[in-house]
Formats: sequence, structure tokens, C-alpha cells
Amino acid sequence: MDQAAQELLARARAEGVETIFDRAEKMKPCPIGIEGACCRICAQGPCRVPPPKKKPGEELPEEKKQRMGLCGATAETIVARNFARMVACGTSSHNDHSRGVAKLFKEVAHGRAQGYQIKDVTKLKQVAKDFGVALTEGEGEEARPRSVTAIAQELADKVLAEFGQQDGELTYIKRAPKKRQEIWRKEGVVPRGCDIEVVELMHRTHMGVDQDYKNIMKQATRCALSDGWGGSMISTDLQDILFGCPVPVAGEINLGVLKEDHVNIIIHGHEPLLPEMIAVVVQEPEMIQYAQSKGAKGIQLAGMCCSANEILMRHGIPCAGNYLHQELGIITGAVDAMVVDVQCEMQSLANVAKCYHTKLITTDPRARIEGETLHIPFDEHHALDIARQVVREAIDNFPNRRAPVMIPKASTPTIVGFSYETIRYLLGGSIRGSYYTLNDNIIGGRVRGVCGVVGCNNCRTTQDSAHLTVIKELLKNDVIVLSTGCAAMAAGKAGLLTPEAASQYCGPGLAEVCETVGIPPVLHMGACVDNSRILMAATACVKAGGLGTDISDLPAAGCAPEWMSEKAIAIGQYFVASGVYVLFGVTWPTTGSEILTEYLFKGMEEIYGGKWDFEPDPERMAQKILAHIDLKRKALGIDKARERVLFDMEMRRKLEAEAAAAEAAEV
Ligand code: BF8
Ligand code: SF4
Repeated sequence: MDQAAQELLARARAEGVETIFDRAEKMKPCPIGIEGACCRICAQGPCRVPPPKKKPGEELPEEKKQRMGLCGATAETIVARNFARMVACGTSSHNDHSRGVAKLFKEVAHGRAQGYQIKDVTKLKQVAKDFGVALTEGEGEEARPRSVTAIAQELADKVLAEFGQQDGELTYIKRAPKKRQEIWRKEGVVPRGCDIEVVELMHRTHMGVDQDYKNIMKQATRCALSDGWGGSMISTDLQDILFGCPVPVAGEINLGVLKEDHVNIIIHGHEPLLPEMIAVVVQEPEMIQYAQSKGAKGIQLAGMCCSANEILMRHGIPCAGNYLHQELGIITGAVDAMVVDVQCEMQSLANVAKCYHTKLITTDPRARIEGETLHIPFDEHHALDIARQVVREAIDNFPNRRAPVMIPKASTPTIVGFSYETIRYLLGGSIRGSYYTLNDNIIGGRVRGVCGVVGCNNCRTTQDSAHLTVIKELLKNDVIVLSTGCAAMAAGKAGLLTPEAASQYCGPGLAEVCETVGIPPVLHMGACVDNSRILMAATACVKAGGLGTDISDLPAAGCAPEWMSEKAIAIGQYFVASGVYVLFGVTWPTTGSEILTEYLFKGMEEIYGGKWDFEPDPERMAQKILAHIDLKRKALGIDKARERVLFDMEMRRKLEAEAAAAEAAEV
């Protein structure tokens, strides 16, 4: 539905360049794999256990219901193992990203990382407190502030220890509401470390180990929590400390941000370490002169996928598009280099790049792509030099453009950068910043609820379409939307990330709130690791008082209408375990076992207060979210407040007292 995509697809077809859109038409998904009903974890298989076909209303004989692989593994075990392995891989992606950031942080703290510095000292100190790192040294009257370097060095070691920790609890678990922590402890799902939970889950899903689907799901939960309240949260925080905590910034999004007369560089992937340095280097006068010496007017840097989100929200560097735009970017004929790091990079980029002049540069030893690609490995000790090398490669390639350049005239202004801290500040100012104002509006009914709309594009469904349908329906019904990843970019391309969108798309209550605060109705909170910011925002709502005592009490939900990656499953699992109702679209990977699906959709709610759901129709997805929000409003006794309740002083005092009590209980 994106005009830019349509124009470039037409060009691709005319020029005989194959894309994922063509392949999706040619190759149907495997009907057994799609249900999670194929086990190929040992060489006696693959064993296929799809649900037996039955006519409506027909009761199957017991022996037909009993489906098992050669070793006797039931459909429940097989489907649960497949699902759990998605959680393990998704978690490992986030936690390995996080480890890289933590290692860089340590090098920066010791002054060994070229070009980097600690940009956000306030956040450094907050995180240091969480990790029990002292901010002062000396006793009593002798006490004086510790140096930033000393704090950072101690913090780096403590954070890095979280990865290999074998026992105890991850530090950030303590950030969750008290009640939530108790549930996790009671269930035995508090993660011990960032690595151990992935390793144990992989072990338990080996042939002949854990063969009780509930027990497999329990470890899958512990693993996912080590992502959301572990690795992802660590990377968000350390990236903020190193690169700056996002504040609202203007940007542009879609392929129209590329410039015909400039050297165009697209950075694509997820880890902002090298992109941060490239962003510095492209502004160096010598580099600009070098580009001019090759006939270009300047250098245009743009991002794609989550690396784009990172540099967009911190520096306002334009975003060329989301996941399904990656091949299309090259097809413009205007991209002189596409620089990739890790995750969500299609191997087909190498083929498409060959058809044009684009240099595909891989920069991470963990993620190389076969073919005519250039590998320039990132090394934090020489990051600036490496960034310069990468940019020079792009400039040198500018004169090699051969196809006529075709840049669609599509780019939309956006306001992004809504970190958890920024939202708190906007809601209450620097003195009395609090999520209390949001709660007040939710209780009063101007805002009906909150929904995270996150996740990928998926070539099995129209790009961006489900995202936009869900988001627009929610806005119309006064639900404020928090967004990350490719969903946030879909919103951006459609013009939903501007304050002006409020009057156009929102119900009267939400429109009024957005206009008063001056925010867009869809808040771009960052990349997919930044879903941890949504966890923090939800926790802040609980702590601000008036909306129950746990995340599961909030009139809130989360959805990924166009998900495709294993990371999305890990994210969904940690949100469910944190008490959130989570809906996924497109396809659902456990339909091979009704029992397991029932457990995810209902059983988990009994334990965690959150649950999974699957809804491929975006209209119905929005309706389900609204129904859930209303149910939670009812449970809180604020269902009648949808006619504007204006809080009088007494109610306000009561709410503040509740908030203070909740805060005290936390301490
Ligand atoms: O981490 S939303 S397609 S780019 S996986 Fe990938 Fe999905 Fe996009 Fe970012 Ni997230
Ligand atoms: Fe088949 Fe069991 Fe091997 Fe899986 S583990 S492939 S079900 S024999």
C-alpha cells in the first residue's frame, strides 16, 4: 500500500529484478511447518504431526487424536519445543546485541574506544544506582562525588557480569512492580543470567529432554524475561548513556529521503555502535569535500530497520524505510553503499545489489553475506577509522551509478524520540514529572487505554496495512499508541507520528490530551530492543497510582499485526509474562497443538494475568484490544468514567496518596 514501494516494484519487474514480493507469490509456506507440527531436531525425523483433518462437528477416535513422533514425543511437546526455540533465538539476538553494547561501554569507560564518550551522565547515575554502584566516595563530611569514569568502570563490570551470572536474579527484575516480582518468584521463572536461560532452553528442547509442554513453556518464559527485563533493557540503557537518551526530534521517513545528487549511504540492521560513528564522519568537512571531488553535492545518510530507529530518534537522521523496503532501496539505483550489521538483513540484498551499483558492506563478523559483498569488520577501538573507511567506499562508488536514478517522491515528516524518561517529563515537567497525568486522563476517560503496536513487516501480508488499520482504529477510540520497530516506521510513513495527526485520527478525548501536551498520538519509542521502554512506562503507570497494583491491571494491550521474526515471539512471551494481553497477526506457530495453543491463550492468563491471542484480521484485532481494555477498565471501576470526569481536589489528593504509598512500598 506504500506508493514508494509500488513504484519501485514496478521498476523491479520491468528490469527483471526479483524481490521477496515475487518469491512470496511463487513459494507457499509449508502447511505443516506453519503450524509448528514438524520436528526435525534429530535424525530419525523429521516427524510430522499435523492435526488430523476432520469434518465440522466430527469426533475423532482416540488413536487419531494421539499424534506422536518416532520417539513418542507428542504434538504438544513438538509444537512447544518449536515455539520455545523461537523464544530462545529471539532472546539470544537481543542479549547478544546487548553484550556488544556492554563490552563497548566498558571500553569507553576505560578510554579505549575511539570516538565514543559518555553522553548522558544523569542516566549513567540512575543505572549505577540500580546496580548498587556508589555515586560518592569517602564517609560523612569527607564524602564527595565519584568521577564519572570511576562510576562507569564499576558499572561496566557489574553489567557484564549479568550475562554470565549463574545464580540469583537479574538486577532489573527489581524494576518491575512488587506484585509482578512475587508472581515470577512463585513460578520460579526469575531469570538468573542473560546467557544461561537461552542455553538451558536449548538443552531442554534437545531430543529426549523436557517432554512436558508446561515445563518447556516455563523455561521459555524465564528465557524471554531475560530478554525484556535483561538484555533488551540493558542495551537500551547503555545505548542511552553512550549516545544520549532520546528526546523529541524531527525526522523524515520513506525512500524519498534519498538524494539523487548526493552520495547515499543506508545503514541497516540493529546495533547502533558503528552507525553512531558513521553519523559523525559524514559531517566531517574533509569527507564532504571528498564526496564533492567525486561529483556529488554532499553525503546523505539514511537508516533502515532498527538501526534506522536508533539514529532517527537520537539524531533525526532520516529513515529510508522498514523491513520490506530493504531491496527496494537498492532498486532506486541511488544507494552507493548499504552498510549492514546484524538481524533482519535479507540475503537477497547481495543479488539485488549486483543488478545495480550498490556496494553491500557487511560490518559484523557474526553476519557475513555470500557473494559480491565487502566485509569491513567493526572494531570499537578504531570505530572512527572504520567508519571513515566505510564512507569512503560509498563515495568512491558514487561515479559508478549505472541505472537511471529513480527516487520516489515519498517522504513524511515525523516527530520521534519518546523515551520513557521523555514521556514522564512531558507529562509532568522536570519538577514533578510523573505518569500520574496519564493515569489521571485514563481514569477520567479521555484516554481509554494504552496499546503497544510493534513488530515487523511480513511479506505474506500487505506491507504496513495491518499496522495502520489497527492503529487508526485504536486512535479513533481514544487509545494512545506506543510503537517501536517496523510498526513505528509504518506509522511514520502514513503521517501518524506528528502532533497534527491527533486532530485528524483521534477520538475527541485523546485528541485533546495530545493537543494539550503537544505530542503525536502514536509515540515512537525506538527500536525493538526498546520495547523495554514500554515495560518501564507500564511499570511507571502502575507506580503512579490509581490503576491497580500490577501491569496486568492496566487497561493496556500489545500487538504485532505483521510479525515475522523470532525476536517478536520472544518479545511477546515476555510481555505476556509481564501481565499483558498480546495479539499477533498473519499466522500463529502453535496451531499444530490445540492443547498448547489453549495453554498460551488461556492457561498463561491464570498464572501471569497476561495471555497470547492470534487474530489475522486487523479490524477484529483492534476490536479485541478495545474489548480487553474495557474489561480492565471495568475491573478497576473506571468504566463509567468515559464521560469526562473532572477530578476534584479530594480525588486528586487520594490518587497522590495512593501513588506515594505505592512508591513507599517499592522502596
Ligand atoms: O528488530 S520489527 S523486521 S527490523 S525484528 Fe526486524 Fe521485525 Fe523490523 Fe527490528 Ni524488530
Ligand atoms: Fe522425531 Fe522424536 Fe526425533 Fe523429533 S526428536 S525428529 S519427534 S524422533
